Amino acid sequence: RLSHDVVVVVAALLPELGIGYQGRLPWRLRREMKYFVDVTTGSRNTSALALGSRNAVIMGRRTWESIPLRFRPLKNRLNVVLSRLFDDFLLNSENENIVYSNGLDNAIERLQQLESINRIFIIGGAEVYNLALKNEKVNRVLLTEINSIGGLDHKMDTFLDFGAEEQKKWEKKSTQELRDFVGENVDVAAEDIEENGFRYRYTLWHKKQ
Ligand code: FOL
Repeated sequence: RLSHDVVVVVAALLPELGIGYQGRLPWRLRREMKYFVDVTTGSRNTSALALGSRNAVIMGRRTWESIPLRFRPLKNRLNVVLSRLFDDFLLNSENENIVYSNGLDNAIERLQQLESINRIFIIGGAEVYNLALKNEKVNRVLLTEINSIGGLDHKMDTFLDFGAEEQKKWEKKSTQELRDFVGENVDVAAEDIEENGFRYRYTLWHKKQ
């Protein structure tokens, strides 16, 4: 393979593409979170995992801090935490599942040199997403498109720059292509999912040209 897939994974509320409020997710969607875990971890019984390779998740420092202590580092994935204050690309000496890096470009470049890394997922937050969507190494977006049922308003203070103008550079793929990409162990429903006052669907986008 020429290089690893570099994939943005994000859930956003339409039409404004809200992704956060006061440093956390503006919703609690259990099934959607399970999809996030399954997609970013990758299938359990592939030869890849048997051979000791795993996926990486890259996130900003604030997103790291937003993850409940009991869930971090996200298990069965290499967790890469970004901060401009960090030095280059450094493995946590006490935990082989955590790496600190000083920037998105550097993190992707270093991860792509590691044979033991399969897919690279970028998991936010807003600042990192909005850099990633403009980064030439990022070739796919897994966007969960959320709609609020009954037109309820939800407070949002953080948004994804993936409006009509940005979407022109990307092509939305079919549900079958999404299924092929995430693999048979990930449950991709044929219909929209309703949970907690929201209706949502999973989508895959590929960068044009
Ligand atoms: N992408 C999608 N599609 N949905 C999300 O909720 C999402 N969230 C983030 C990034 N991309 C996303 C960032 N926020 C956890 C918490 C917050 C978070 C990401 C992950 C977390 O604790 N995850 C655990 C499972 C937690 C649980 O089961 O409730 C994990 O193992 O991944």
